Amino acid sequence: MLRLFLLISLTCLVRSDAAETCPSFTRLSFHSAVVGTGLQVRLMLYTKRNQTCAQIINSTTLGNLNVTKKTTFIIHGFRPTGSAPVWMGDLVEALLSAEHMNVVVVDWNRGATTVIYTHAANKTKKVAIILKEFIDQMLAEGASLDNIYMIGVSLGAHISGFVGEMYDGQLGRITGLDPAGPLFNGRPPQDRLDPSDAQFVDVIHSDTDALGYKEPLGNIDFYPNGGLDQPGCPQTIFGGIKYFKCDHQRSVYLYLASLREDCEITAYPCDSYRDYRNGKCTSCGTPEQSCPVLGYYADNWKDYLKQKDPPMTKAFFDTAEKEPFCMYHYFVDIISWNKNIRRGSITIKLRDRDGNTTESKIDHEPATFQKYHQVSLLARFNQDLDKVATISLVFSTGSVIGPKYKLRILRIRLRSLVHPERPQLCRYDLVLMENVQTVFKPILCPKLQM
Ligand SMILES: [Ca+2]
Ligand SMILES: [Ca+2]
Repeated sequence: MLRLFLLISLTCLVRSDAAETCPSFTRLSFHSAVVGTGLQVRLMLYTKRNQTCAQIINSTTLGNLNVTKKTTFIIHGFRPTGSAPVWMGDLVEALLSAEHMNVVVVDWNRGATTVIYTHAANKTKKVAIILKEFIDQMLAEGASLDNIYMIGVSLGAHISGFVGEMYDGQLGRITGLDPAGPLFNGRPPQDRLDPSDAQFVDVIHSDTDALGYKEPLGNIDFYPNGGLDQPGCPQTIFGGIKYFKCDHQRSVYLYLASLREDCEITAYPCDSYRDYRNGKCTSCGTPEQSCPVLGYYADNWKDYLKQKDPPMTKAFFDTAEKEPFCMYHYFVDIISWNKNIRRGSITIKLRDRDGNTTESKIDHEPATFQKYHQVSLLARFNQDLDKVATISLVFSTGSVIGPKYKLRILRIRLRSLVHPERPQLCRYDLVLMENVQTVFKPILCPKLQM
């Protein structure tokens, strides 16, 4: 009995102790969202010394914050139900495991929680002013603006922009994760995030037809799956609450995936999603110039991207519907020799020596095959098979009735864009019968062939 009593007391002690020393993100009820909340900004610091237990800091107490290290601020957006962002803990953990840094969660849930979006949006400049006061104190303690990084989600992206503008763009970096569109669309640069707000600004746009911002806002703007809608997200209201936020939130999950070491999400600089799908974006993926990657490591391309005039690049790519999201891009170069022009699409399947297979239906606009001309088709696979043993091709003109056509191929070549250093695979003199699978073993292409 005494032991039981002791155990209960001990448990209570531990619990109350944890509650006192480990502050958590403000959690509010839907009732608060209905009545609205006044602005309150709490700064929660996580470092290697306190990875799971936050310290509340402010301009008079910097706690464990080491001013000689990088400091990453995470700024959330509109909270229409008062709940805490579900991804916050994962993002803090992933950042701390990527680099020895200070992570500051900017909790402005009191302020962001309201059912009226305009009320939350109207508080963004005030949040920025409060953050500036804090950063000024960090600078007074010896921190450098170069080492300040802000990750802003939705309204948080514009807050980051406002802070950056107050420092004349001298902040190290801002990452905007689906910056908010409503009330910000079409606004001048001083009223939204823009490339002059930091030394490097990278943006992921994942819901440009609803909650996100469509136009480019950074030095590089990533448009996953074209930016409008994301695979795996409900496309109708019957998908429940997910229908409203899944596309918007995907930007955060893509960024998170970049911090996990499963695979890199490669993006292709391009004028439009359509051109990307049609294989027209070939400026990278060569041994001389690698393609930019999305997320935490995007700043490795900073110097290259900032050389451009204006220093803004749009980049497109497709993703899988769930983690780790990456797809492996290849170019399939085909030189045909049919006397007449053929239009059609190709399905390509790779099999490796262990029998693993991966398939890509090249489902953009039908390609036009013209005698002795090379057509470059973009193929996207879910798996990256290194040791390809056989390739299967199916040619289709898409017509169900009428004559069956043949595609006469002089040379087909497969080259990886993610690993341009890998040997290219070739095959010569093939005839594809429409809708019939042709399987062959590729050979290594002769070197120095373009
Ligand atoms: Ca701005
Ligand atoms: Ca959408």
